[in-house]
Amino acid sequence: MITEKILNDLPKAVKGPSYNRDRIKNGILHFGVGNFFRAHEAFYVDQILEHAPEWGIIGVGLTHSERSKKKADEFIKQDCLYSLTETAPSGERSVRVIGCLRDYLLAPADPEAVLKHLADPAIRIVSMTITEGGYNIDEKTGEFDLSDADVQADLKTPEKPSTVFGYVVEGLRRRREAGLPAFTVMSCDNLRHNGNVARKAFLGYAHARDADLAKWIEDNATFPNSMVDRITPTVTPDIHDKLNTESGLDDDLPVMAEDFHQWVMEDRFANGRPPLEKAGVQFVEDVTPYEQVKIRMLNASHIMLCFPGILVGYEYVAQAVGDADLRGNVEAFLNEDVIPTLKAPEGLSLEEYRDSVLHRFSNAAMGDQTLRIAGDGCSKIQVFWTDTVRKALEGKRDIARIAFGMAAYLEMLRGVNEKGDHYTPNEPTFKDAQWKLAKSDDFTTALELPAFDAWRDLDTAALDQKVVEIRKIIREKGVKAALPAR
Ligand code: CS2
Repeated sequence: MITEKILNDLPKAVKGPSYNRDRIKNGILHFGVGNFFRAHEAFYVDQILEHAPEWGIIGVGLTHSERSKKKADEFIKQDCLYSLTETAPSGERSVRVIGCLRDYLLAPADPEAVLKHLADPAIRIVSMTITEGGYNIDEKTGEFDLSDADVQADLKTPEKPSTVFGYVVEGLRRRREAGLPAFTVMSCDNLRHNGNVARKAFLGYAHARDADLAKWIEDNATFPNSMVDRITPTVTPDIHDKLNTESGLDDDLPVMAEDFHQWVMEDRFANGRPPLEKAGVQFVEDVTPYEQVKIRMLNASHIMLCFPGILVGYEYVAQAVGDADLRGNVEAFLNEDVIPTLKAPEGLSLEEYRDSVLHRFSNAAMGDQTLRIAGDGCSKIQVFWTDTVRKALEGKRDIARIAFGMAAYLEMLRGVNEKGDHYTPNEPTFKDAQWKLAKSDDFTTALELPAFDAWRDLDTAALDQKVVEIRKIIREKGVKAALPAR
């Protein structure tokens, strides 16, 4: 176990916090303390606490599973400390202990404790990593989905919320009532315009709850957009043991990431912000070109690589990108479909960005998993591919690679690779109805999945037909035989 006590006695190669933890105060409350948050936002904040000790973080978990209870216990036992191993494509590693988390609360166990923090004037930023699909936006209407059962439950008993929307809005209501300033709602999810999406979601909920309150939130809170980037693999039991063996620590919560990291943010904070520029965060007027490049190039090609990679039988992203056929297809996708329809931020070469992304994917030492990338594919397709698909359909461009990607996704959902090995695809938003569509023997039925909702208003007849043809080829001859001609 890592605890406060061992901070003065860390193994030589392990870096500890550069500040005295006793001086740190609460400033940020974060929902969704997953690996990405721990390797990204927490990593950045950890570096500025020396200069600005008022920005410590309270972590909040929203789910009530055995796993989340175990995680909460581990955080508490470890005084909220954990190690982060940064791994370069060369295999070089460095380890640091992150100390910026001040407490970890499991919301369902004590909702009031979370609400008290949200109403505490010390908390000036509420951040979140609740996944691409976590904002409860209906892709067909583009609006916050008020029919969601959990949202309905929160609207009935708003003082005992269970959703992130319920918590944040009730927290803001209490602040308004107490005459306190609002806080900044800072989404760190990998979405196009993540701040605008968060704004839509939280105001959507607030409007349904109380129009005056919604107006106050609109006038007083801010929702900056940001682009977040750092590849952070799932920590499997094997990786867990390996990280501890290499670091010499006995950490119950080790996390690992690539050495690359980037955070570009709009400087729109309602109630102050940490000096994150000291840790390398770029503050810009408009984050759109940065997020477009990241999502449409990195994330989009990640899934374009891993859906077929899983079918071939590759467990790791580095194996998939090391396969010349799959890599060639991703390069063609970027060169032909994405780059010509994408605007680069000033001073950035899209060709260089493409090469750096593929280099990052080839980080074998990190062991990033293809199944992690494919997980929640239904939400990711909507976020990562939509602009490219719409541009292709509207501009009557070639749809071969997009159709291949869609077909590979649908075949991947069947849970069996070409070697006959079974695996479990992870689609957290699917209910029985979606699994029924996905598993149908009819090749067209699965095209009704919400993954493809965001371009359904366009003429998709040719695209859909192509997907069906490619699925047949994948089934009969394997995924490589179905790759688009180059
Ligand atoms: C990945 C991301 O899950 C995915 O689809 O592309 O998790 C990726 O690793 C991060 O966005 C990198 O910043």
